[in-house]
Amino acid sequence: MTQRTLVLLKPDAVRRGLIGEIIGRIENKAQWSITALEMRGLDLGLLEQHYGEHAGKPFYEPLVQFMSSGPIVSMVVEGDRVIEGVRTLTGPTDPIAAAPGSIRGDFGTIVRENLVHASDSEESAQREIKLFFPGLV
Ligand code: IDP
Ligand code: MG
Repeated sequence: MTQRTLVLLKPDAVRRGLIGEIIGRIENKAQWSITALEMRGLDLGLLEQHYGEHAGKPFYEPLVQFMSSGPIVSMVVEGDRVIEGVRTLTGPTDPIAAAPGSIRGDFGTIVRENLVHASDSEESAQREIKLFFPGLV
């Protein structure tokens, strides 16, 4: 089941010099490939669309502030069961609850600054890829 997913390396990951480490973990997985990649800043308009499902929650405003606090890396990863697979590599939202060996488990302590975003379903992946890579066919 070939899929595509959107992965973001959040500003904390970029500031801490973990781009190579995190991309390496994705590249190490057999059969998956990175088919689009960009380093950029995010404006509030894009973040409102990306995180629209969380609008109004207590963590929403600080999340958007954090996500616009520095450059991020956005990428599309393609492969068999990649949506579930990248979420497994990433670990759960709270890095303290994330298992060692996962990206959040190995590098994070703060729920907001949890290093990576990864699409959570086929629908989210399609919507998010269109948002971040509108020119991609
Ligand atoms: P996910 O990134 O694991 O899918 P979501 O529930 O979709 O988690 O939340 C989006 C992002 O919002 C999280 O990755 C994290 O950065 C932030 N976040 C979620 N819940 C909290 C919270 O309770 N406190 C602070 N930040 C949160
Ligand atoms: Mg989510």
